[in-house]
Amino acid sequence: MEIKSAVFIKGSPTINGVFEDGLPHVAFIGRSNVGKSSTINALTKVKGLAKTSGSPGATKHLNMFLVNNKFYIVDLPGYGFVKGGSGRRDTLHDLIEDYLAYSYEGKQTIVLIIDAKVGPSNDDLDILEMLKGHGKNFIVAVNKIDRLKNAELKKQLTNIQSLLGGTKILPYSALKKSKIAELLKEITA
Ligand SMILES: Nc1nc2c(ncn2[C@@H]2O[C@H](COP(=O)(O)OP(=O)(O)OP(=O)(O)O)[C@@H](O)[C@H]2O)c(=O)[nH]1
Ligand SMILES: [Mg+2]
Repeated sequence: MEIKSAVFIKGSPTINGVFEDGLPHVAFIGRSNVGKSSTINALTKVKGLAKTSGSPGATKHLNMFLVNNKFYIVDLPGYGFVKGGSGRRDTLHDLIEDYLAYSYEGKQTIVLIIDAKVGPSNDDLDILEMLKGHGKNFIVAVNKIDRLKNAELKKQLTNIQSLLGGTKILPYSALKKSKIAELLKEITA
């Protein structure tokens, strides 16, 4: 599928504002700064569509984008980062957990993004268990492969794969736009 249009629809601080009209959802989840918003911009080829930042905590709401008038991309805040104390973090966690716990009437695909260099954090592994527990349709993508040299990357991908067991991983780079077409194919399959 080629992305021909991608527009921002709405942002919401709570799950109550989620837009549900039966069109499929593809939601991005992962640590703060792992590149969720950058991935959305790379996939849609719309620079600045989703707000990105060099410092964690760029995405504060659940943001929805309508793609090709066919499905929604959902950008969520990250986890694993405390800004201004625990209150902020708890609020973010609520939004992520609420999104994972709610059962959407349409098709829902969750893309869990892991940092190639850092590997899966305990939070990532917890989220993975939640995805399985809720019976979600999910994909695990490994971003920032450009940060590792070939041999190191190979080793790290093997390491990540063993930590995740049988779950398939999709390595890519939002920055260098490598393997973005493969990722798009998976999320729209
Ligand atoms: N080297 C490298 N940097 C990347 C890549 N993707 C994203 N980044 C950088 O990582 C930083 C965070 O990117 P964001 O897209 O804002 O991350 P996020 O996961 O949306 O972060 P929050 O909204 O805070 O949860 C930015 O400085 C990006 O330029 C990548 O593939 N390679
Ligand atoms: Mg973001």
